[in-house]
Amino acid sequence: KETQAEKFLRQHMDPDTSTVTASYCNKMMKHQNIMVGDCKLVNTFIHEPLPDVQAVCFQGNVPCKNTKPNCHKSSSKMRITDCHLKKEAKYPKCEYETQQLRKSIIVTCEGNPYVPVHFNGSV
Ligand code: UM3
Repeated sequence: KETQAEKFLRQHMDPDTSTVTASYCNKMMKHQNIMVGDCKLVNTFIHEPLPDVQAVCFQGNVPCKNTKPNCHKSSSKMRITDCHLKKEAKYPKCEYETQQLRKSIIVTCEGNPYVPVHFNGSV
């Protein structure tokens, strides 16, 4: 069974891509099996080395959106791509807007080892 940490890797890590094309999100959201029975509204991919993303769990502690205490904000900006579902999109035709950004990421971390398990947002 896939762990929460493995799910984070599948849904949010893409270290080897540096420039994305307009069709990036449409391809990635399918290839990474991110939609199961519904179109996910928003999903962010991170284009930085895994150790740099795992290190965020030991950077600034911030409140999570869901009020849990275990969220962390990256001390430096990271290369990310936000995928936003287009308004007219209806499952299984999940069409996405692709947006490349450089922002600090906020992740929820859990477990031992203490690793990212959810993407909480970017600022
Ligand atoms: N989400 C992103 N990027 C954002 C905001 C939200 O990927 O900027 C995702 C993370 C959550 C989901 O999925 O939306 C609900 O908040 P996850 O828990 O599987 O990471």
